Amino acid sequence: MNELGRLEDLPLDYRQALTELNLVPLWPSLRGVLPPNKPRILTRPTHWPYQTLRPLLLKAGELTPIEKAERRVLVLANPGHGLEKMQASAAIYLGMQLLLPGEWAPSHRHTPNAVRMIVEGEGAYTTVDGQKCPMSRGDLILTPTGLWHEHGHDGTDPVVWLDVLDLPMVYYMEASYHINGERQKVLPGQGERGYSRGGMLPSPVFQRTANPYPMLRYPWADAKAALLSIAANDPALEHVQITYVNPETGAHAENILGFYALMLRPGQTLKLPARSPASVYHQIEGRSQVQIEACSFDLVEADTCCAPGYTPITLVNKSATDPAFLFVADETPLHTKLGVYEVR
Ligand code: GTQ
Repeated sequence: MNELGRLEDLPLDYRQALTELNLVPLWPSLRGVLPPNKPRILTRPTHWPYQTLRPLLLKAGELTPIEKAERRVLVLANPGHGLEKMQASAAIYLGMQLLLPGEWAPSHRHTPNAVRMIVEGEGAYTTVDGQKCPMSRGDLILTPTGLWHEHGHDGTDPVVWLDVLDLPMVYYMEASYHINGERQKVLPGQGERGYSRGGMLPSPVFQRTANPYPMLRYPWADAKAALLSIAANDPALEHVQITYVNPETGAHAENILGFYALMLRPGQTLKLPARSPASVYHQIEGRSQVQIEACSFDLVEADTCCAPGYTPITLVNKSATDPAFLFVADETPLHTKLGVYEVR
């Protein structure tokens, strides 16, 4: 490839004249911003084992009262971006949040979209847009952009969940902010809002809802049953996966990040092609190995890892007798909307 001129090739007085007028020559940086064939990727394959993280999260429960934290979260930060950036990938933020019995994380709403994947404990709930969404292991609860949400806990043991937000993306756009609110009035009904059966939607007086986020809670029991029936229905199917969708539109449940659940059959090795979006894997049940280029992570229950985009990934079920279940988050809706989505 043609060598381009360097900054040092330009006379100092010329460079100073440019700087004073807030001007920059493109050619010394052109290959940096438009590298050949593949982007410059900061996201590093990173594994956060739950058993090492958990005691530190519980310790945060002793060190910092909820009033001093509002959200008591340890952020799963990717060293490739610098820990202070608090991002798992270019667009994905991950945090492990702890709520202790009786605690209350007050109501607020913000521009980034969030979801919660419940990791351990019973008795906690998130109230989203007036809907009380109980939390059980493996449930996915949406708190989409702009909706009020608060977390409470009526149970007896600590509750932990994984927060997945598009915060890095929204922050980079200079569009990230929050508003504090009053405690919400809980409306009748639960977070599924009548969307508890696939292919059948509530339509009172023949009307479909205009609510852009009709379903807020996706119970793990239903996701697991769907995966098991897909697997049983087509024993030759390699990629046993569901996408969490908006039941009214069939589109991804949120606008920027995509959410999925994946089943690996006993002993299965699943090769995923290199795709442009970065992705996150969280083990709901079973044991998996995630191979990302030269890295290999052994995931046990509640472990989380992330993988950069443009990289093939191999998933292996470490058990020969039991299926393995993974929650997956990625940047597909964002890449698709931007027109940069690729499968290589
Ligand atoms: O629970 O509302 O991990 O606002 C980061 C920001 C969780 C939340 C996070 C948040 C929340």
